[in-house]
Amino acid sequence: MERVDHIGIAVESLERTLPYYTETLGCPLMKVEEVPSQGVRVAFIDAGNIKLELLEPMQEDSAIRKFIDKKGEGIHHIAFGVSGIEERMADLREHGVRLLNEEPKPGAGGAQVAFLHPKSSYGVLYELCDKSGKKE
Ligand code: CMX
Repeated sequence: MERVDHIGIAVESLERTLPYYTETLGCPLMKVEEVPSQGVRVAFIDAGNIKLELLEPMQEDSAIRKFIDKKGEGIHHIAFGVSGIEERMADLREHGVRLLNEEPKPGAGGAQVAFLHPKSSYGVLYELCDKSGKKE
């Protein structure tokens, strides 16, 4: 893993949450984006040495909806920045790590992403995030 790219935080509503981050905490909003392949609308917040990704569910069957219903709003995942995501996925599979998808999927910001199941990562949902072939 090369670095932590961002921390994902599940929220009910970006509209309601953003003033807390931008005005109360004083962290700039970088961008808001819909990621239909993941069923979420996301806002990236610049927290200095790291980005925070606020995740709002776009539909009832979104994984973020399920998370909020079960655990409430809060920290959802940690994303590692990688290059060569398919090779990283193959390495992890060889080490017995359960991946949520066979192939990388399109994520926010033109990245290719894949998730490691929390049950094989000691309770933490990790994302691999590869921006090396980014299209935007
Ligand atoms: N962190 C830690 N544990 C979690 C978790 C999380 N974020 N989400 C769920 N779990 C736990 C559950 O509590 C459950 O534990 P128990 O069985 O002990 O109750 C277990 O993991 C399975 O959860 P589930 O929702 O029932 O299981 P699924 O296999 O259906 O879901 C999951 C797997 C949670 C990893 C997946 O649905 C998910 O969240 N995917 C990520 C989607 C996402 O974040 N998309 C946005 C990406 C945007 C971007 O960055 O590009």
